[in-house]
Amino acid sequence: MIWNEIENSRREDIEKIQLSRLKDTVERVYSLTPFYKEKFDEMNLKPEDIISLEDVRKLPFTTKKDLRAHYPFGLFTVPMSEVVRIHSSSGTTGKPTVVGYTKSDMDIWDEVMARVFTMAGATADDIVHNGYGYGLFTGGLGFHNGAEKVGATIVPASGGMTDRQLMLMKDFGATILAATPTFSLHMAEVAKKAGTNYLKDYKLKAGVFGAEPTSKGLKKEVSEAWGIDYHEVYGLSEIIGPGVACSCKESDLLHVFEDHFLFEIIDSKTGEIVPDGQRGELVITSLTKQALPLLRYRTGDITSITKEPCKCGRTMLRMESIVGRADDMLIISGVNVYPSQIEHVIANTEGVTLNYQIIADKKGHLDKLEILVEVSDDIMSDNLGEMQKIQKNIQSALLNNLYINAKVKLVEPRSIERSVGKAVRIIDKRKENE
Ligand code: DLL
Repeated sequence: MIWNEIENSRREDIEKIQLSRLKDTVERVYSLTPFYKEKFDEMNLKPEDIISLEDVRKLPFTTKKDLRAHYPFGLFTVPMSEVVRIHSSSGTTGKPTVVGYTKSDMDIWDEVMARVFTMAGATADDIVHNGYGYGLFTGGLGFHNGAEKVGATIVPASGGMTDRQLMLMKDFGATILAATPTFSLHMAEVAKKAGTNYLKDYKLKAGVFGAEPTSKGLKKEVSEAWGIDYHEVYGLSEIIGPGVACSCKESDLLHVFEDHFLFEIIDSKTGEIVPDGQRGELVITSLTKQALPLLRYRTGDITSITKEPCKCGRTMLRMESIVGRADDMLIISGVNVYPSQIEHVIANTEGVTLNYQIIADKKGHLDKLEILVEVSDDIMSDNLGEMQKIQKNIQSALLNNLYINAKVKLVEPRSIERSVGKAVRIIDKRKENE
Protein backbone atom coordinates (compact mmCIF):
# COMPACT_ATOMS: atom_id res chain seq x y z
CA MET A 1 0.00 0.00 0.00
CA ILE A 2 1.10 3.52 -0.79
CA TRP A 3 -0.06 6.41 1.37
CA ASN A 4 0.21 9.18 -1.20
CA GLU A 5 0.11 8.86 -5.01
CA ILE A 6 3.00 11.30 -5.24
CA GLU A 7 5.30 8.51 -4.02
CA ASN A 8 5.02 6.81 -7.41
CA SER A 9 4.67 9.76 -9.73
CA ARG A 10 6.98 10.37 -12.71
CA ARG A 11 10.41 11.78 -11.91
CA GLU A 12 9.92 14.82 -14.12
CA ASP A 13 6.76 15.68 -12.17
CA ILE A 14 8.58 15.34 -8.84
CA GLU A 15 11.40 17.53 -10.12
CA LYS A 16 8.95 20.20 -11.28
CA ILE A 17 7.45 20.35 -7.79
CA GLN A 18 10.93 20.42 -6.25
CA LEU A 19 12.04 23.36 -8.39
CA SER A 20 9.00 25.45 -7.61
CA ARG A 21 9.35 24.71 -3.87
CA LEU A 22 13.10 25.37 -3.94
CA LYS A 23 12.49 28.83 -5.45
CA ASP A 24 9.89 29.60 -2.76
CA THR A 25 12.23 28.46 0.01
CA VAL A 26 15.14 30.54 -1.30
CA GLU A 27 12.92 33.61 -1.59
CA ARG A 28 11.62 33.00 1.92
CA VAL A 29 14.99 32.69 3.67
CA TYR A 30 16.48 35.59 1.70
CA SER A 31 13.70 37.96 2.66
CA LEU A 32 13.17 36.74 6.23
CA THR A 33 16.51 35.54 7.65
CA PRO A 34 19.30 38.13 8.07
CA PHE A 35 21.77 35.19 8.33
CA TYR A 36 20.97 33.98 4.81
CA LYS A 37 20.60 37.48 3.35
CA GLU A 38 24.14 38.31 4.51
CA LYS A 39 25.47 35.05 3.04
CA PHE A 40 23.73 35.70 -0.30
CA ASP A 41 25.06 39.25 -0.42
CA GLU A 42 28.62 38.10 0.33
CA MET A 43 28.32 35.60 -2.52
CA ASN A 44 26.70 38.14 -4.80
CA LEU A 45 23.73 35.83 -5.17
CA LYS A 46 20.07 36.71 -5.67
CA PRO A 47 17.03 34.41 -5.30
CA GLU A 48 16.29 34.86 -9.02
CA ASP A 49 19.65 33.20 -9.84
CA ILE A 50 18.00 29.88 -8.96
CA ILE A 51 16.55 28.78 -12.29
CA SER A 52 17.10 25.02 -12.34
CA LEU A 53 17.40 22.31 -9.66
CA GLU A 54 21.16 22.09 -10.28
CA ASP A 55 21.39 25.74 -9.20
CA VAL A 56 20.98 24.49 -5.63
CA ARG A 57 24.77 24.10 -5.81
CA LYS A 58 25.13 27.88 -5.92
CA LEU A 59 23.52 28.19 -2.48
CA PRO A 60 25.49 28.45 0.75
CA PHE A 61 25.79 25.47 3.10
CA THR A 62 24.23 25.55 6.58
CA THR A 63 25.87 23.72 9.49
CA LYS A 64 25.02 22.70 13.05
CA LYS A 65 27.38 25.50 14.12
CA ASP A 66 25.15 28.07 12.38
CA LEU A 67 22.12 26.76 14.27
CA ARG A 68 24.01 26.90 17.56
CA ALA A 69 25.26 30.43 16.82
CA HIS A 70 21.62 31.54 16.45
CA TYR A 71 20.39 29.63 19.50
CA PRO A 72 17.56 29.31 20.24
CA PHE A 73 15.22 30.84 17.63
CA GLY A 74 17.50 33.07 15.52
CA LEU A 75 16.93 31.27 12.21
CA PHE A 76 13.15 31.00 12.50
CA THR A 77 11.28 32.74 9.68
CA VAL A 78 7.93 33.11 11.46
CA PRO A 79 6.89 34.98 14.61
CA MET A 80 6.64 32.78 17.72
CA SER A 81 2.87 33.14 17.58
CA GLU A 82 2.96 30.84 14.53
CA VAL A 83 5.27 28.28 16.14
CA VAL A 84 3.23 25.44 17.60
CA ARG A 85 6.00 23.01 18.62
CA ILE A 86 9.65 23.08 19.70
CA HIS A 87 12.05 20.13 19.67
CA SER A 88 15.77 19.91 20.13
CA SER A 89 18.43 17.40 19.27
CA SER A 90 20.57 15.67 21.81
CA GLY A 91 23.64 17.88 21.77
CA THR A 92 26.77 16.17 23.04
CA THR A 93 28.42 19.41 24.09
CA GLY A 94 27.19 22.91 24.84
CA LYS A 95 23.81 24.15 23.72
CA PRO A 96 21.36 21.84 21.97
CA THR A 97 20.10 22.52 18.45
CA VAL A 98 16.60 23.96 18.70
CA VAL A 99 14.01 23.48 15.98
CA GLY A 100 10.47 24.84 15.57
CA TYR A 101 7.32 23.86 13.65
CA THR A 102 4.31 25.80 12.39
CA LYS A 103 0.93 24.13 11.99
CA SER A 104 1.77 23.51 8.33
CA ASP A 105 5.16 21.96 9.29
CA MET A 106 3.35 19.63 11.69
CA ASP A 107 0.92 18.58 8.93
CA ILE A 108 3.84 17.73 6.66
CA TRP A 109 5.62 15.81 9.41
CA ASP A 110 2.45 13.78 10.08
CA GLU A 111 2.13 13.18 6.33
CA VAL A 112 5.67 11.80 5.87
CA MET A 113 5.34 9.65 9.00
CA ALA A 114 2.04 8.30 7.65
CA ARG A 115 3.98 7.28 4.52
CA VAL A 116 6.51 5.53 6.81
CA PHE A 117 3.84 3.57 8.66
CA THR A 118 2.05 2.64 5.44
CA MET A 119 5.39 1.35 4.06
CA ALA A 120 5.59 -0.86 7.16
CA GLY A 121 2.09 -2.18 6.42
CA ALA A 122 0.24 -0.26 9.16
CA THR A 123 -3.50 0.30 8.90
CA ALA A 124 -6.28 1.26 11.30
CA ASP A 125 -6.27 -2.35 12.54
CA ASP A 126 -2.73 -2.13 13.94
CA ILE A 127 -1.51 -1.46 17.45
CA VAL A 128 1.75 0.48 17.44
CA HIS A 129 3.98 0.18 20.49
CA ASN A 130 6.09 3.35 20.53
CA GLY A 131 9.29 2.88 22.53
CA TYR A 132 10.98 6.04 21.25
CA GLY A 133 11.53 8.64 23.94
CA TYR A 134 8.86 11.35 24.24
CA GLY A 135 10.01 14.88 24.98
CA LEU A 136 12.38 17.19 23.19
CA PHE A 137 13.72 14.28 21.10
CA THR A 138 11.73 14.08 17.86
CA GLY A 139 11.43 10.27 17.94
CA GLY A 140 8.51 9.80 20.34
CA LEU A 141 6.09 12.44 19.10
CA GLY A 142 7.11 12.05 15.43
CA PHE A 143 6.12 8.37 15.39
CA HIS A 144 3.12 9.08 17.59
CA ASN A 145 1.50 11.50 15.16
CA GLY A 146 2.23 9.39 12.09
CA ALA A 147 0.58 6.32 13.64
CA GLU A 148 -2.46 8.37 14.60
CA LYS A 149 -2.70 9.75 11.07
CA VAL A 150 -2.99 6.26 9.57
CA GLY A 151 -5.63 5.52 12.18
CA ALA A 152 -3.62 2.88 14.07
CA THR A 153 -3.86 2.55 17.85
CA ILE A 154 -0.77 4.15 19.36
CA VAL A 155 0.65 3.04 22.70
CA PRO A 156 2.88 5.94 23.84
CA ALA A 157 5.22 3.82 25.97
CA SER A 158 8.31 6.07 25.56
CA GLY A 159 11.82 4.82 26.50
CA GLY A 160 12.97 2.84 29.55
CA MET A 161 11.20 0.41 31.90
CA THR A 162 11.87 -2.62 29.72
CA ASP A 163 9.87 -5.14 31.76
CA ARG A 164 6.81 -2.93 31.76
CA GLN A 165 7.10 -2.28 28.02
CA LEU A 166 7.26 -6.02 27.36
CA MET A 167 4.20 -6.63 29.49
CA LEU A 168 2.23 -3.93 27.66
CA MET A 169 3.36 -5.14 24.25
CA LYS A 170 2.18 -8.64 25.07
CA ASP A 171 -1.06 -7.75 26.86
CA PHE A 172 -2.17 -5.14 24.30
CA GLY A 173 -1.21 -7.37 21.35
CA ALA A 174 1.07 -4.80 19.68
CA THR A 175 1.56 -5.56 15.98
CA ILE A 176 4.13 -2.88 15.13
CA LEU A 177 7.14 -1.88 17.19
CA ALA A 178 8.73 1.57 16.91
CA ALA A 179 12.03 1.94 18.81
CA THR A 180 15.78 2.22 18.30
CA PRO A 181 17.30 -1.02 16.96
CA THR A 182 19.52 -1.47 20.03
CA PHE A 183 16.66 -0.98 22.48
CA SER A 184 14.55 -3.42 20.47
CA LEU A 185 17.30 -6.03 20.68
CA HIS A 186 17.63 -5.35 24.40
CA MET A 187 13.90 -5.90 24.84
CA ALA A 188 14.17 -9.22 22.97
CA GLU A 189 17.05 -10.27 25.25
CA VAL A 190 15.08 -9.43 28.38
CA ALA A 191 12.00 -11.25 27.08
CA LYS A 192 14.11 -14.30 26.32
CA LYS A 193 15.73 -14.26 29.75
CA ALA A 194 12.31 -14.05 31.38
CA GLY A 195 11.57 -17.36 29.70
CA THR A 196 8.75 -16.08 27.48
CA ASN A 197 8.17 -17.82 24.19
CA TYR A 198 8.19 -14.35 22.74
CA LEU A 199 7.73 -15.29 19.11
CA LYS A 200 4.43 -16.92 20.08
CA ASP A 201 3.37 -14.65 22.94
CA TYR A 202 3.85 -11.44 20.98
CA LYS A 203 1.87 -10.50 17.88
CA LEU A 204 4.46 -8.23 16.28
CA LYS A 205 4.65 -8.34 12.48
CA ALA A 206 6.80 -5.31 11.66
CA GLY A 207 9.11 -2.74 13.20
CA VAL A 208 10.09 0.83 12.28
CA PHE A 209 13.62 1.38 13.49
CA GLY A 210 16.08 4.24 13.25
CA ALA A 211 17.91 7.09 14.97
CA GLU A 212 21.27 5.31 15.08
CA PRO A 213 23.66 3.70 12.59
CA THR A 214 22.85 0.01 12.25
CA SER A 215 24.73 -2.72 10.39
CA LYS A 216 23.07 -5.39 8.27
CA GLY A 217 23.97 -7.90 11.02
CA LEU A 218 22.20 -5.95 13.74
CA LYS A 219 19.12 -5.49 11.56
CA LYS A 220 19.01 -9.23 10.93
CA GLU A 221 19.29 -9.95 14.64
CA VAL A 222 16.45 -7.59 15.52
CA SER A 223 14.20 -8.92 12.80
CA GLU A 224 14.93 -12.56 13.66
CA ALA A 225 14.65 -12.06 17.41
CA TRP A 226 11.13 -10.69 17.03
CA GLY A 227 10.22 -12.54 13.84
CA ILE A 228 9.25 -9.29 12.08
CA ASP A 229 9.81 -7.23 8.91
CA TYR A 230 12.48 -4.61 9.49
CA HIS A 231 11.81 -1.12 8.17
CA GLU A 232 14.46 1.50 8.60
CA VAL A 233 13.54 5.14 9.15
CA TYR A 234 15.97 8.00 8.68
CA GLY A 235 15.63 11.58 9.79
CA LEU A 236 17.08 14.41 11.82
CA SER A 237 15.52 17.16 13.89
CA GLU A 238 17.07 19.98 11.91
CA ILE A 239 15.20 18.84 8.80
CA ILE A 240 11.94 17.56 10.41
CA GLY A 241 12.70 14.61 12.73
CA PRO A 242 12.06 10.99 11.73
CA GLY A 243 10.34 10.72 8.33
CA VAL A 244 12.91 11.94 5.81
CA ALA A 245 13.23 8.45 4.29
CA CYS A 246 12.14 4.86 4.97
CA SER A 247 12.74 1.37 3.57
CA CYS A 248 9.90 -0.67 2.08
CA LYS A 249 9.44 -4.47 2.05
CA GLU A 250 11.44 -4.94 -1.15
CA SER A 251 14.94 -3.83 -0.17
CA ASP A 252 17.20 -2.27 2.43
CA LEU A 253 17.40 1.03 0.55
CA LEU A 254 15.36 3.92 1.94
CA HIS A 255 12.84 5.87 -0.16
CA VAL A 256 13.44 9.59 0.24
CA PHE A 257 10.38 11.84 0.48
CA GLU A 258 11.77 14.06 -2.22
CA ASP A 259 8.78 16.34 -2.56
CA HIS A 260 9.77 17.78 0.84
CA PHE A 261 13.54 17.22 1.02
CA LEU A 262 16.12 17.90 -1.69
CA PHE A 263 19.15 15.60 -1.41
CA GLU A 264 22.75 16.10 -2.53
CA ILE A 265 25.77 13.93 -1.76
CA ILE A 266 29.03 15.82 -1.49
CA ASP A 267 32.67 15.15 -0.84
CA SER A 268 33.00 16.40 2.77
CA LYS A 269 36.42 17.87 2.14
CA THR A 270 35.88 19.70 -1.16
CA GLY A 271 32.14 20.33 -0.95
CA GLU A 272 31.81 19.05 -4.55
CA ILE A 273 28.89 16.83 -5.62
CA VAL A 274 29.78 13.16 -6.05
CA PRO A 275 28.04 10.95 -8.67
CA ASP A 276 25.00 8.79 -7.77
CA GLY A 277 26.10 5.51 -6.20
CA GLN A 278 29.21 7.03 -4.63
CA ARG A 279 29.35 7.60 -0.88
CA GLY A 280 29.72 11.05 0.57
CA GLU A 281 28.15 13.44 3.05
CA LEU A 282 24.41 13.90 2.79
CA VAL A 283 23.30 17.52 2.35
CA ILE A 284 19.59 18.33 2.59
CA THR A 285 17.59 21.40 1.60
CA SER A 286 14.11 21.58 3.11
CA LEU A 287 11.50 22.37 0.44
CA THR A 288 8.35 23.01 2.46
CA LYS A 289 9.42 23.97 5.99
CA GLN A 290 7.93 27.23 7.20
CA ALA A 291 9.32 27.86 10.70
CA LEU A 292 12.89 26.79 10.05
CA PRO A 293 13.71 26.34 6.38
CA LEU A 294 17.33 25.31 5.86
CA LEU A 295 19.45 25.52 2.73
CA ARG A 296 22.00 22.78 2.04
CA TYR A 297 22.16 21.49 5.60
CA ARG A 298 25.30 19.42 6.15
CA THR A 299 24.02 16.37 8.00
CA GLY A 300 27.45 14.82 8.62
CA ASP A 301 25.85 11.48 7.66
CA ILE A 302 27.67 9.34 5.10
CA THR A 303 25.53 7.58 2.49
CA SER A 304 24.92 7.22 -1.25
CA ILE A 305 21.83 7.66 -3.44
CA THR A 306 20.35 5.92 -6.46
CA LYS A 307 17.53 6.70 -8.89
CA GLU A 308 17.08 3.04 -9.84
CA PRO A 309 13.42 2.04 -9.64
CA CYS A 310 12.16 -0.13 -6.80
CA LYS A 311 9.95 -3.21 -7.17
CA CYS A 312 7.41 -1.61 -4.85
CA GLY A 313 6.58 0.98 -7.51
CA ARG A 314 7.72 4.05 -5.60
CA THR A 315 9.76 6.31 -7.87
CA MET A 316 11.50 8.59 -5.42
CA LEU A 317 15.25 8.57 -4.95
CA ARG A 318 16.61 5.91 -2.60
CA MET A 319 19.48 6.16 -0.13
CA GLU A 320 21.55 3.39 1.40
CA SER A 321 21.64 3.04 5.19
CA ILE A 322 23.94 5.52 6.86
CA VAL A 323 27.44 4.00 6.98
CA GLY A 324 28.75 6.44 9.57
CA ARG A 325 29.07 10.10 10.35
CA ALA A 326 31.66 12.37 8.85
CA ASP A 327 32.32 13.61 12.34
CA ASP A 328 32.27 10.42 14.38
CA MET A 329 34.68 8.76 12.07
CA LEU A 330 37.61 7.75 14.21
CA ILE A 331 41.13 8.14 12.92
CA ILE A 332 43.30 5.52 14.52
CA SER A 333 46.96 5.85 13.65
CA GLY A 334 46.00 7.48 10.36
CA VAL A 335 43.36 4.88 9.47
CA ASN A 336 39.78 6.06 9.02
CA VAL A 337 37.52 3.84 11.09
CA TYR A 338 33.75 3.73 10.92
CA PRO A 339 32.10 2.00 13.88
CA SER A 340 29.71 0.34 11.40
CA GLN A 341 32.65 -1.42 9.74
CA ILE A 342 33.73 -2.85 13.09
CA GLU A 343 30.14 -3.88 13.78
CA HIS A 344 30.08 -5.68 10.46
CA VAL A 345 33.12 -7.76 11.49
CA ILE A 346 31.56 -8.59 14.86
CA ALA A 347 28.28 -9.54 13.18
CA ASN A 348 30.13 -12.03 11.04
CA THR A 349 31.90 -13.71 13.98
CA GLU A 350 30.50 -16.83 15.63
CA GLY A 351 30.19 -16.90 19.42
CA VAL A 352 29.74 -13.19 20.08
CA THR A 353 26.78 -10.81 20.23
CA LEU A 354 26.34 -7.35 18.79
CA ASN A 355 26.74 -5.72 22.18
CA TYR A 356 30.09 -4.03 21.90
CA GLN A 357 31.94 -0.86 22.79
CA ILE A 358 34.83 0.81 21.00
CA ILE A 359 37.35 2.59 23.22
CA ALA A 360 39.94 4.85 21.62
CA ASP A 361 42.83 6.02 23.78
CA LYS A 362 46.45 7.09 23.57
CA LYS A 363 49.57 5.38 24.82
CA GLY A 364 52.30 8.01 24.69
CA HIS A 365 51.82 9.52 21.25
CA LEU A 366 50.34 6.39 19.75
CA ASP A 367 46.62 5.79 19.26
CA LYS A 368 45.27 2.55 20.60
CA LEU A 369 41.93 0.95 20.07
CA GLU A 370 40.23 -1.53 22.35
CA ILE A 371 36.98 -3.27 21.47
CA LEU A 372 34.87 -4.90 24.16
CA VAL A 373 32.56 -7.57 22.80
CA GLU A 374 30.03 -9.61 24.76
CA VAL A 375 30.19 -13.34 24.12
CA SER A 376 26.92 -15.18 23.53
CA ASP A 377 25.24 -17.17 26.30
CA ASP A 378 26.32 -20.51 24.91
CA ILE A 379 30.05 -19.72 25.11
CA MET A 380 31.60 -20.86 28.36
CA SER A 381 34.03 -18.30 29.70
CA ASP A 382 36.16 -21.07 31.26
CA ASN A 383 36.89 -22.51 27.84
CA LEU A 384 40.05 -20.50 27.33
CA GLY A 385 40.98 -22.06 24.00
CA GLU A 386 37.60 -21.21 22.50
CA MET A 387 37.74 -17.64 23.83
CA GLN A 388 41.22 -17.09 22.41
CA LYS A 389 40.13 -18.39 19.03
CA ILE A 390 37.18 -15.97 18.84
CA GLN A 391 39.36 -13.08 19.96
CA LYS A 392 41.94 -13.89 17.30
CA ASN A 393 39.28 -14.21 14.59
CA ILE A 394 37.96 -10.71 15.26
CA GLN A 395 41.41 -9.19 15.57
CA SER A 396 42.66 -10.65 12.33
CA ALA A 397 39.44 -9.76 10.43
CA LEU A 398 39.84 -6.15 11.58
CA LEU A 399 43.48 -6.09 10.56
CA ASN A 400 43.15 -7.89 7.24
CA ASN A 401 39.93 -6.30 5.99
CA LEU A 402 40.01 -2.85 7.54
CA TYR A 403 43.67 -2.33 8.45
CA ILE A 404 42.61 -1.72 12.03
CA ASN A 405 45.02 -2.87 14.70
CA ALA A 406 42.82 -3.32 17.75
CA LYS A 407 42.91 -5.17 21.02
CA VAL A 408 39.75 -7.23 21.34
CA LYS A 409 38.51 -8.09 24.81
CA LEU A 410 35.68 -10.59 25.22
CA VAL A 411 33.39 -9.86 28.14
CA GLU A 412 30.53 -11.68 29.90
CA PRO A 413 27.02 -11.56 28.40
CA ARG A 414 25.08 -8.44 29.52
CA SER A 415 28.12 -6.80 31.12
CA ILE A 416 28.17 -3.74 28.82
CA GLU A 417 25.72 -1.17 30.13
CA ARG A 418 22.52 -0.99 28.05
CA SER A 419 21.12 2.29 26.88
CA VAL A 420 17.40 2.95 26.64
CA GLY A 421 17.95 5.48 23.88
CA LYS A 422 20.83 5.63 21.44
CA ALA A 423 23.54 3.07 22.22
CA VAL A 424 26.89 4.40 23.46
CA ARG A 425 29.20 2.62 21.04
CA ILE A 426 32.27 4.82 21.10
CA ILE A 427 34.26 6.16 24.01
CA ASP A 428 37.01 8.40 22.70
CA LYS A 429 39.26 9.02 25.68
CA ARG A 430 41.69 10.94 23.45
CA LYS A 431 39.13 13.77 23.26
CA GLU A 432 38.71 13.83 27.04
CA ASN A 433 42.45 14.15 27.50
CA GLU A 434 42.88 16.98 25.00
O1 DLL B 1 17.33 10.71 15.54
C1 DLL B 1 15.33 11.40 14.35
C2 DLL B 1 14.87 9.98 14.30
C3 DLL B 1 14.16 9.47 15.35
C4 DLL B 1 15.13 9.20 13.19
C5 DLL B 1 13.72 8.17 15.30
C6 DLL B 1 14.68 7.90 13.12
C7 DLL B 1 13.98 7.37 14.19
P1 DLL B 1 18.27 13.54 15.87
O2 DLL B 1 18.21 13.23 17.32
O3 DLL B 1 18.32 14.96 15.44
O4 DLL B 1 17.01 12.94 15.11
O5 DLL B 1 19.51 12.77 15.30
C8 DLL B 1 19.76 12.79 13.90
O6 DLL B 1 20.66 10.54 13.99
O7 DLL B 1 21.92 12.88 11.61
C9 DLL B 1 21.94 10.48 12.02
O8 DLL B 1 23.31 10.64 12.36
C10 DLL B 1 21.25 9.63 13.09
N1 DLL B 1 20.21 8.80 12.45
C11 DLL B 1 18.89 9.03 12.37
N2 DLL B 1 18.28 8.00 11.71
C12 DLL B 1 19.26 7.13 11.37
C13 DLL B 1 19.31 5.90 10.69
C14 DLL B 1 16.65 11.61 15.06
N3 DLL B 1 18.22 5.28 10.21
C15 DLL B 1 20.93 11.90 13.58
N4 DLL B 1 20.53 5.32 10.53
C16 DLL B 1 21.19 11.79 12.09
C17 DLL B 1 21.63 5.89 10.99
C18 DLL B 1 20.49 7.66 11.84
N5 DLL B 1 21.65 7.04 11.66
